[in-house]
Amino acid sequence: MSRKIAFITGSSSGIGAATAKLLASQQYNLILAARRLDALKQLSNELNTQFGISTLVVKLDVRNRKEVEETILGLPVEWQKINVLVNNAGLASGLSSIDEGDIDDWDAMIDTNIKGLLYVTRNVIPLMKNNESGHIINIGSIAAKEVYANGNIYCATKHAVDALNVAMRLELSKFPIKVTAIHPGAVETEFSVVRFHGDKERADKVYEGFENLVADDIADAIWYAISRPAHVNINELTIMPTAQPMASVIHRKN
Ligand code: NDP
Ligand code: 8X3
Repeated sequence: MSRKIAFITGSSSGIGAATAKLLASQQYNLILAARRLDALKQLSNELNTQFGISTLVVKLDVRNRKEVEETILGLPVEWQKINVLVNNAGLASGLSSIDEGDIDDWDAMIDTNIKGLLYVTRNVIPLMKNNESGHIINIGSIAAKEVYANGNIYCATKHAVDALNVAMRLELSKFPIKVTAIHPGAVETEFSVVRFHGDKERADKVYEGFENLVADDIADAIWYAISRPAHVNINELTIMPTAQPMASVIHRKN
């Protein structure tokens, strides 16, 4: 029997890369997409060697509608039977009140987290419909469920992902295509370095004094959702560090 295929956006680091590793260990072939080609190639080599799977590395900016369309419509025929789409590419950019916000930051978040997710999904759904099966995993956030101080636009984009997750499930369950949202709290990845525009010192402070989640915790939850029997759909999972009961509350030791 041929291997299943997963398409993971934003697989050059963090949650996407951890999910790629876990799915490779489960013998999935992988379409690895992100903007940083070198990081993708390195991951691809590692996974091919360690797990003997096949990978297709795709340099893709999900904000670029034409690039997304051409990439997905141009997939080699043996890569078109996508069983799992992980809509993971995303970012927070900045942390300011709306009146002080940088509009370029807003555009980056809206264009990536909402429009990019939609461009990819719009082009993958027809392939899944052709196969009469599939599973879309949308990476939301606790910011999809709560709003925290200065998180405004990021929270709004993730609330949109939450709404789109429900919309997709309503529209797709009859085909039958499964749809799941995974909503993590604080996970230590490149996320905060990106949010603070490369300020590593400020980013490190986000994770000081408590045990944050790691990317493998989220990959594990994604695998749980994917590996349920055909008749079971996990609608959503919210996963928090034990020390973070709500988005804006973190119990720190010092
Ligand atoms: P990382 O910054 O480590 O990873 C983000 C990934 O998204 C990278 O692979 C990056 O690749 C990719 N990406 C960003 N912009 C684009 C783009 N325009 N086109 C294609 N790929 C892009 O952060 P995380 O792993 O933490 O983030 C993954 C997802 O998880 C995001 O949607 C984030 O919002 C969400 N999340 C993260 C949480 C956390 O605390 N870390 C908590 C809740 C949700 P490249 O730069 O190479 O393009
Ligand atoms: C990332 C987690 O709490 O910074 O989505 O919004 S948080």
